[in-house]
Amino acid sequence: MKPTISVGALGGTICMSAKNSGGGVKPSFSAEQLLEAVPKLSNLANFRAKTLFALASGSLKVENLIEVYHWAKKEVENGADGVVITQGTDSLEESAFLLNLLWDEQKPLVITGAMRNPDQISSDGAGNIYASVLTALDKNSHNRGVLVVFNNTIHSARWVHKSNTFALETFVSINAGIQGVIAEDEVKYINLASKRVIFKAPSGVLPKVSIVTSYMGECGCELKLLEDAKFNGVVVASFGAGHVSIDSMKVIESLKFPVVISSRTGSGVIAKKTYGYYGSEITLQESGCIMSGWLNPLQSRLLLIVLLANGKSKAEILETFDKI
Ligand code: DAS
Repeated sequence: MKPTISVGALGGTICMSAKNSGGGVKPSFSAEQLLEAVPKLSNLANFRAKTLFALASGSLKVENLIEVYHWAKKEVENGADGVVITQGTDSLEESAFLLNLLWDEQKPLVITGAMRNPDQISSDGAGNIYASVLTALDKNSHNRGVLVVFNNTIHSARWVHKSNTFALETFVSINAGIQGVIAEDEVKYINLASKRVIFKAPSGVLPKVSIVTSYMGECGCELKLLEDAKFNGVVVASFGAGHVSIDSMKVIESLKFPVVISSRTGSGVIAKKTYGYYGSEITLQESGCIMSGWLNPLQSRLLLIVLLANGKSKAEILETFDKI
């Protein structure tokens, strides 16, 4: 008997066309239509397809992805051997990281998309769906959490990052390297599964957490505004290895909500014990800030939302950022 793969479509370039509307591509194709565009798939598995959202990925919300988690989990409980999600690439790394914090199944959850829409020559959507299904069907994909399959390359949700506006090879695994590749219709892993910590899926109203980027001449005013607007936490995409200006430091010392210090550089681990000037990582920690370790600002924000939504204490939040 053929295995079963469930495919959930959320929108994105992979399903966008201008044929019906003109004036630029917009979400147009359903999950069923995306599968019909890859006839070869019917040899591999039986499919259950569902269009969950038809959005550009910049409009997806954390709440939407929690819905996706519950849908995917139900699919596995109802016998699916793996799940493939298609979505826009713009926020794909955030969806993947968030779902990876929640995905409590051994079976694979694979996310893919496309950089070229179906109206374009050499659009990559069909190939990416095919490679994702192969990955979802492969037993070696079990217990690897959420995987991103793109351009015949397999990434862990823990490290994946969109690095380019138009390139087919936009997804890279900063700091850690890729998990594997798809070659000659086969899934070939070259790295061990990434370490994971799994949390209960949040429900109800989610905590409001923003990201503020450090910049030359920053005054910390944005941080103050967030507190006035009743945000529940903030991630600072700080200078270098975890540094802010003297003015921002003064504001941070006065903030009552959790402040996570990540880096605006795009790669590398955050410092903990090198610099001691006012505004450095040592003084930020002394004022109660949480250092993000290897997590970039987008990942840090999602982790902080999940931890706050699960009612974790400051000590537990610090411990989690330390070990993840
Ligand atoms: N249209 C954008 C999005 O929905 C880009 C894409 O899918 O690649 O994220």
